[in-house]
Amino acid sequence: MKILNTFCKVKVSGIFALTCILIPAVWLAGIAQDQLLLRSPELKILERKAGELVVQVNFPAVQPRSSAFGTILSMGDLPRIPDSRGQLLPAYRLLIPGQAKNLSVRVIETDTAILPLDQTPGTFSGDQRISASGQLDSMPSDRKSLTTKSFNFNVSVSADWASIYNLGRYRGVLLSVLQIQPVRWNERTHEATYLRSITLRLQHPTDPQPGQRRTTLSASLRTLTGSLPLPAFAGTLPLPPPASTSTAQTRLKIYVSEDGLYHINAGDLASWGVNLSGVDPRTIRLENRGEEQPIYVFGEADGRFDEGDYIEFWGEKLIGTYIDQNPEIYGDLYTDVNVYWLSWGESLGARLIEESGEVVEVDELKMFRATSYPYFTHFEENNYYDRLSQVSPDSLKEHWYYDNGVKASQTRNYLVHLPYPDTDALTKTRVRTALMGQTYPDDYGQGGYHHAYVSLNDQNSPALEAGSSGASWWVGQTGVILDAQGDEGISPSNLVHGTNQFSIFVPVDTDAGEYDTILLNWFEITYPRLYKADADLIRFTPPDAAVDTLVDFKIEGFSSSQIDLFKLGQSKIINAEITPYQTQNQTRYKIHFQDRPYGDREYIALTPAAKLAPDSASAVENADLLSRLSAGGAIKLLVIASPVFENVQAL
Ligand SMILES: [Ca+2]
Ligand SMILES: [Ca+2]
Repeated sequence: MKILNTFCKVKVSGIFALTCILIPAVWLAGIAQDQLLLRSPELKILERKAGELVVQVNFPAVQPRSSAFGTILSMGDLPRIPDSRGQLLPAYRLLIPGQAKNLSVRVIETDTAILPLDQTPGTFSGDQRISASGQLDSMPSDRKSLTTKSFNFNVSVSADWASIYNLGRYRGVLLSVLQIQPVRWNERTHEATYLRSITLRLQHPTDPQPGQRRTTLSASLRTLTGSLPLPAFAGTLPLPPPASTSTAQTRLKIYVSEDGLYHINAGDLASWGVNLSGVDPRTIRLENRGEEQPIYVFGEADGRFDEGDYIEFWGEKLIGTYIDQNPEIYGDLYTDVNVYWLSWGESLGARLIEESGEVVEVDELKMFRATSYPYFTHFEENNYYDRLSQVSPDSLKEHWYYDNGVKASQTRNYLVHLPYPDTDALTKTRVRTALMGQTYPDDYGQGGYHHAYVSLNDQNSPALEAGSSGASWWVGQTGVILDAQGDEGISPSNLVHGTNQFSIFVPVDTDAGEYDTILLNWFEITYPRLYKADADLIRFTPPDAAVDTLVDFKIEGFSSSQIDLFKLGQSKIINAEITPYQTQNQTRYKIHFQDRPYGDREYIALTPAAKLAPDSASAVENADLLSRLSAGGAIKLLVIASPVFENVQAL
């Protein structure tokens, strides 16, 4: 890297003056001190009069550093966006109220510097990550490549330092973006020219247009405007034409955000405005994400949906939408809520068949007696949002974490409930966790390494160490997924029924010293569990070793004799043997049944107390978008925020 900076001061309006000095950077230590201390751009209002603001923005120093993508030019905490060549360069964006055509920005003065570079700034292509084995992997780049070809963020790259473009409408207020691109890369001279400071004149309307009224921006939007005192005007949207109801048929949209068995009776349906009298209940069908789900409908054989009849189905929260693209995103980035559609009145719906689970075999040699099975639990709390300033806002990335992170020298414990571990089992407990680096190298490439130890009830495994103090390979804002399984798993002998402790310890032994901070995304524990219900419910599989054989299941721990048993997606199992027993002066019930499972089979046994009601449901007119459009009906649009909202700080 050449240690030469060039400083230029250019006055654009009024008297034109140009001074450039070429001096070694070591002399500049004093001059650039303020700039080096700056993390975020500093916005000053120099002048304010009707319809006009003069503002000055001082930028942090630009700093090149090496990364897996090549040289990165960073400027404080500014996000980087690809320029017309796909090179990631810092951008400063402020939301401003109004339409671009009514707003104008002129550059009055710039204070620039030049940074010659040996290397071309890196282009971003794909989300790089480091695997648990220490290899640098690339996520499939066909999905997230941010080169110019696939970069579809519709902003014209202007030759001006500052520009304004339309963003959209939020609660009736038209919004624009004031964008300053403080770094330019000149491929020919191999120099980056960057702003140290810029002074702008911003002109804006002072009075509302006809049909508009003066308004105030919401608090969340105000933080995105950088406190620029611009007036905001809101208009009212034209009302949509009334919906056509003549040919519409009603369906029930059911919202579910938890895995469980859902129970719906005639009273529930009435509360959502649905009356199935006169409907043949055998035509009731349930769909989720375009696929029909077999359900159980009690009392449908008589062709009438009567008072005591009900519908039961297995519902799941929305997970795994992006897991193939990025395994750290377990849930859905936008919602946990899954939608199940209930419809009726057409052809017969798919049903869970009734299957007998009667105990038919008593010869121990002719059956497999189930004692424990691998039970999977995923723990994730999304309490803390981190924008991850070093990660491209356009990459598919988890941004929600348990808390604000574990800092060097700290141990954080996460207490979790694990029902009935089989502490005598020979199989080990699998622990899998997704961690994220929060701290990153400074402008000189120092201090970005991470090191963490994960444990379960204070038991470690070599597979539960992330990064290291020596040849460190976990650096910056990248994720790791640790996976201790098989022989590297944890012994189940130190698990307990009830509260167990998952811990993360970050030692002070990397180049980041006491600043090293990592974030917990989620962790998963798969352990041998006994066939015992917890809170009147158990979700279970046959033991791993039971292949092509009759399996004898005995499940204890229910508080009621009304135990329902389902094989998920296939059947409701009847004729199981339910018997009371005494434990600690309480009457409990156990269920005994036999089944010959094929393939991957999952079961659930539960009492009515453990059945769930949907989060909510609403009757919705059944018409597709196209037929509604042609009928002139009302359409609700889903509006998704531009990445600009993410790029502007403080969201
Ligand atoms: Ca009936
Ligand atoms: Ca998360």
